[in-house]
Amino acid sequence: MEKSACNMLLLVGCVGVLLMLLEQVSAEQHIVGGKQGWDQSTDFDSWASGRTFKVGDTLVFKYSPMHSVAELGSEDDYKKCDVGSATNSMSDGNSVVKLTKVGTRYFACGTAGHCDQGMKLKITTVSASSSGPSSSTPSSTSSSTSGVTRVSGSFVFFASTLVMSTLMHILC
Ligand SMILES: [Cu+2]
Repeated sequence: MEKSACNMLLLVGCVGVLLMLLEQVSAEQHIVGGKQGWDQSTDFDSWASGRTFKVGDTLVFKYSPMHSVAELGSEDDYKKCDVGSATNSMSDGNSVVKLTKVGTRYFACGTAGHCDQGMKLKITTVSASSSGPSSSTPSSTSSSTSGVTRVSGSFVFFASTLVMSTLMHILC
């Protein structure tokens, strides 16, 4: 194969990788409860119903030290506010939860009484390829976070380019 043809292939490949990346970069960071954050005053049901959670997205719980985040293992625990059997507990005030797979996840505040006051969240993660009604996040919340996504994105891009150019050297 001619050298120029190889370069052309590489270019096409890179564009392909770039398009894949764009899909990745569209991963969202959901600030739980929006501006109000993780608090008793927030209506989490309506907050969650207005958005689509996709694999690759992250949840960010922002809260004061009087709260915590407990991930519950079942719908039953969620209904009963059984935070004692939590599968994971966080209390750093800025807890990031990555949505790694399709399915339903349950969260509640670990502080006594708060879950019963409505401080609980149930979300269903869908596959990244399905597009939901609210694929756009308010720019105020996403701007601070997209940097992280971009860093990992450019790393993936770099790695893919490396793999591709190696492949081209073998083929050409
Ligand atoms: Cu609380």
